[in-house]
Amino acid sequence: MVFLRRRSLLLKTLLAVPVIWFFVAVLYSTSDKARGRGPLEPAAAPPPEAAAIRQEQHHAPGAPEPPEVELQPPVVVENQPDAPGFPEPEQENEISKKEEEDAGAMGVLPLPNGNNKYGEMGKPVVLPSNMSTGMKKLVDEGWQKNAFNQYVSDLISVRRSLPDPRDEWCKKEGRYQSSLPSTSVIICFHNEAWSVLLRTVHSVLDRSPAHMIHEVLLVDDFSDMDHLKTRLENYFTKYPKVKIIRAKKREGLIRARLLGAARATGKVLTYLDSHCECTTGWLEPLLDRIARNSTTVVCPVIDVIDDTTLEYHYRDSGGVNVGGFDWNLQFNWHSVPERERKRHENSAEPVWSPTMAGGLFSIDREFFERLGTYDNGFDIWGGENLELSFKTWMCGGTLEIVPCSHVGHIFRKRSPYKWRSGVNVLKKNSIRLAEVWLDDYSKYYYQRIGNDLVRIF
Ligand SMILES: [Mn+2]
Repeated sequence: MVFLRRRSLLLKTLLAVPVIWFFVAVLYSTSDKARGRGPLEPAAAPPPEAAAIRQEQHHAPGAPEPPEVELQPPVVVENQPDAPGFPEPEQENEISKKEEEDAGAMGVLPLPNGNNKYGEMGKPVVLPSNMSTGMKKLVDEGWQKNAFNQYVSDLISVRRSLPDPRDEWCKKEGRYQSSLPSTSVIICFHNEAWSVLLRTVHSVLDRSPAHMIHEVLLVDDFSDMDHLKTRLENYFTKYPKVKIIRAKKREGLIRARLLGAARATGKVLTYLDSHCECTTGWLEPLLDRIARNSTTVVCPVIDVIDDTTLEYHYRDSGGVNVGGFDWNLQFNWHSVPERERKRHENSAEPVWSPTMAGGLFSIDREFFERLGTYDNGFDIWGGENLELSFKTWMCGGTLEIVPCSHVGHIFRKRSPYKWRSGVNVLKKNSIRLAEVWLDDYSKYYYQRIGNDLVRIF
């Protein structure tokens, strides 16, 4: 009997070992999942523009300089069906020595004469392969300064036409409230190319109902390029709604945006980057959401303006994505979740978005103030988009992507700006973000950075 009992004990033990092992294994694998892949991490591959945005974000100011991206060969293919001939090398001589010097000094080419058709309707401008050495030099310099093809941009009218990217649903009569609030449009820039900055502003003025534009505030974050000084002021004297605000030292994007907000008097604030193009009907659907509920923060669909050809790319509302983030506290894109799709009859209706990409959005000015605007302990750039997203949702607001509103943006593959090195600003901002808004979830971020916390106050 004793032997039998012992044998059954032995059997039980033998049986128990794999059972316990199984449970331990399951436990480990689930906790690994919790650590390794947060609930909000992408289930699907993000769209190409998402990669572009993240690339831009990775080059955090203060972080070690990213390796210079090879200048892309500005020379691409064949004849453009609609583009008239490019200046041949010999015609180039027609640009006088004086003009060339001016252009060099201004950092810009002479303005296009207005008769050309380069880039109209958002078409690509493709430079000829047999450029003269002089032209190639200008093209290379444009890339060097801006990380996009400034030469091509300078060939295109600052008031070029664009296709209307809206779905039919958006254009239905009575779609938007008849009386909409007016907005202050705030555009921060630092050493932006002349043609790109002007095109941004003209696209706002030309494609918005005049009474909805309260003012356009250009916040100069301490640029040193000549064309952004008196020349810019002179240019906009004809446009009384456009005001230029100058930072007295290099402030960085976040404080530059706050400078704009402090001066703005419109009911709504609309932030745009300085290398954008607004399309027909971009503003009404944004203001409509805020008119209906002032705690709604809205983002347009961000279309891609090609950095090489300045071609305007867009998709219909079926391709709309919403913003998320990973546990490195990096913004990323997700397809619209099924539960969110089910809330709508039409894919052009505004969709809830956990986060925003950050550069382009509208917010009720009072609601922005109620949220405490941006955390003023955030430095320079980075993480502020998640900060604003988190507190919008946590303080009773809603964040939406509005598929009827399309704004194009030049996505660069590197940042052309210089920053002091030594401090990892993005990391400091992200730790602050985690400490203030993530409660117990902050540990997932801290694990990702090896619990290497830096001073944040
Ligand atoms: Mn940008």
